[in-house]
Amino acid sequence: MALKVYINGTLYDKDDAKISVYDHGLLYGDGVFEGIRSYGGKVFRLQEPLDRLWDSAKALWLEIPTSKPQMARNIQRMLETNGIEDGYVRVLVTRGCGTLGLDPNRCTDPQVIIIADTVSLYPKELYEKGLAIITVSTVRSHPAALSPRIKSLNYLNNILAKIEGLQAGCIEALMLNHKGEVAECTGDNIFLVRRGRILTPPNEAGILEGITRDAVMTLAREAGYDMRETPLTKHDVYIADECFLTGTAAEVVPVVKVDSRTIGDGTPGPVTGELMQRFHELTRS
Ligand code: PXG
Repeated sequence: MALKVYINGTLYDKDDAKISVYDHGLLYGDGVFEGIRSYGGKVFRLQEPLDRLWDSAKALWLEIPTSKPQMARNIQRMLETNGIEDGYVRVLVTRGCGTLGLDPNRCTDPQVIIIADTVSLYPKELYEKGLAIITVSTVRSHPAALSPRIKSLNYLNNILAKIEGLQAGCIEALMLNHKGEVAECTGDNIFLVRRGRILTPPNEAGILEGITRDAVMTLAREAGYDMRETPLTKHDVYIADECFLTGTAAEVVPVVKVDSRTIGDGTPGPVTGELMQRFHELTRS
């Protein structure tokens, strides 16, 4: 049976789920999205991504033509319809069809799209061996230009960084902000471990406030770690004992090499391992 995709209340077979070429989501990247995880058929922390979706839309003057409870019901319904247990739900709201011109007021019908599918971001072995990443020259969007807190359909900043990383043979890329501080990776937040302390850049570094980041910070504190949000430099990364990334799709993934510098002893460290385990328990119990 073909996977079903939700568009504005109607379910389409995956191959027939299509959006107009006049949709400003395509013409201008004018729209917002969220990624939501399900474990055992149940959505993990639904409220936070829904709040973030509505916040992102608000920043774009985009009115989502449904309510949060209705969206929640439709997300759950799409998981059930497609028989997805451990999956990934992509929710998009586009500005809708308009004319060939930027003016969003000429768009009349925002499109609400829900795709419930499975995801595997990095090969399984990288969770055991760790990733090698590289710092790229693409600077994270200046918060005064386009807030990195908005999860918009325009992901070019991150895509350029991703391409730079891939061209250097790295599956993930580290982005600095306009001040030269560590910001985040292209689709994941970054954490360091140094002398028993866990460190991650603060929101002011110009990052997406990751929901996984938030969950991992709480887990770290519950486990008794000194967990700090603090500005970080590349040097801090190079001299860290451990490094790991967090994201809805990636969950918690160790990093063992940055810019050809070996992190710690070159294998995923014990603190990373403990947090991976705790995150697994949180999501699967
Ligand atoms: N930073 C950025 C720039 C992101 O896009 C995260 C951090 C992690 O946030 P969450 O809330 O997921 O813990 C994201 C996540 C992908 C992909 O394919 C990831 C994201 C968006 C689109 C695609 O890896 N966002």
